[in-house]
Amino acid sequence: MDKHPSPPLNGAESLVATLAASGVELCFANPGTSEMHFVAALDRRDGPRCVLALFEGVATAAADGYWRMAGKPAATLLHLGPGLGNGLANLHNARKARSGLVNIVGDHALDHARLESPLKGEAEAIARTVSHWVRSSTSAADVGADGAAALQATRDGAVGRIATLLLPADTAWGVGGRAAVAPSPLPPQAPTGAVAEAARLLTRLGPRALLLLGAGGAASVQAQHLAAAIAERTGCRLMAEFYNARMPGGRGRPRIERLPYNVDAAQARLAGLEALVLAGSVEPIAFFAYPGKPSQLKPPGAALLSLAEPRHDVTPVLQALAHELGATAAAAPFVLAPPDAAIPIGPLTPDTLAAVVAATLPADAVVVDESVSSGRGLGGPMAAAAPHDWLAVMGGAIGFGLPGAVGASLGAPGRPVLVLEGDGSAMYTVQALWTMARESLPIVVLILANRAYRILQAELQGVGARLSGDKAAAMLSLDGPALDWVALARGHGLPATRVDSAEGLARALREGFASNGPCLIEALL
Ligand SMILES: Cc1ncc(C[n+]2csc(CCOP(=O)(O)OP(=O)(O)O)c2C)c(N)n1
Repeated sequence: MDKHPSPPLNGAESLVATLAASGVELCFANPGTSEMHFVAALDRRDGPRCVLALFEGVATAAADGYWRMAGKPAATLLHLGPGLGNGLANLHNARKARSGLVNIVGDHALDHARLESPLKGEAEAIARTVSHWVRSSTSAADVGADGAAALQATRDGAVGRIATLLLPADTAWGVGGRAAVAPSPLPPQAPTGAVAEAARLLTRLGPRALLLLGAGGAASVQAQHLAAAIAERTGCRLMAEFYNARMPGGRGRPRIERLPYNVDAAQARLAGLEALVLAGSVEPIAFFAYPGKPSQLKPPGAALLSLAEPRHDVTPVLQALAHELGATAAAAPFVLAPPDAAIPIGPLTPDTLAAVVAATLPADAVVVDESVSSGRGLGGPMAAAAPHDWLAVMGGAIGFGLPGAVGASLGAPGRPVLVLEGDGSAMYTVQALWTMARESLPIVVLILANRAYRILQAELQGVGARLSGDKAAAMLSLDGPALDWVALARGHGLPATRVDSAEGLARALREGFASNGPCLIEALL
């Protein structure tokens, strides 16, 4: 319903109305002059709720986190090429997470864009580097239809895509706008063409075959149960990809091991395989090339069979496979008992940290994992934690965690959110703390303060380099000065505390979750 039904719409108003009519509820925004008509339209039309982000990388990661929990696209509002450029790393992550979102990027008026003004840039070229769909509106009358087309482009079956709509300022202020509605998305397909072959392979090869879950397969509890039953029936190995956009875990859920990050460890887990059956996953590829190590992690010669692509609805395909095999509910890989109630006492180590997190996590929490090297101990203990969803950084560009949690929280209202956040990674998008405070989101930020780029110290050796001296060491250390996370949090409007023991962390986490609002805990490791 229009708040003020007349006068006729300008382009920006038609876009706001189109977003709302098409079901977009949120827009993560960092506006500038070229977006002022969009901003003004927010109070003149009923449109999406706008959430202010103080850096564009916060807006783009928030839209990614939102899609992962809400399953529908949010919009971002970004300022020309430079604003879009600031959002790129987290758009890269969103693309790898297969999240759907629509970027609305203000641009110069068509006439003005001919001239060399300070902010004139290559917004469209920048957009193309991360977007599946790009369009620049050419008249106010087209903006509504362009917005609807952008929204339609945010989905391909079960997965999301990145759409970027450039909005030249004169198409925003020009009158003659017409609101449009994006068509409802088509349900994802569930092709069963490879089911019989997968059944034959898994039955024949047993432990020499791997059922590898990814995208929808790892993301649905039902699919996890089906996969566990298939593994039990055939004796095949069962794993999920190392990084998953969203993976349920915890007590009562199948315990599905993830492929290790480390190349040697991954190769060891895949050794002896003759076939990989891909259920919503893709062929496992190493994060980086290392001298003398393979990029393809599967044993040479092992066959790849695509049971379902990431864009497919994996659950019914696994259902058909389970039916073909006569596989019923699996009994084996569940943890049913809560973690040891006794909280460890003493210094924080990867193991005590993991035990404390597993023991204190509230039911139905969303965990955003950007713990980098400090979280390596979490896998085992989290199987006994309360049921939760686990959101990993996809795409490897650090700086997703804090703003991703903002979006996840808004996409799953009422659910507690825990962010496990390396101190180095946190600094990329630290401004997200302010949005957490402004929106009063129930997010507990756990900063894992090892005051180093610790993982890079191992990577240095992995690529065959050596610490050559103080200059190299200084590139991997965050000491001198040490970041004061309690002060940083308070400066962004968040209550904060510092802990250096397992029992102190347990207390702080319990208090944080009970507060039902945002807070930050700096854990000195
Ligand atoms: C956008 C981006 N810039 C740089 C890197 C390289 N990088 C990978 S991990 C890392 C350090 C992470 O530090 P921290 O979050 O403190 O975790 P730790 O390694 O100490 O566990 C860096 C700089 C990256 N992955 N992405």
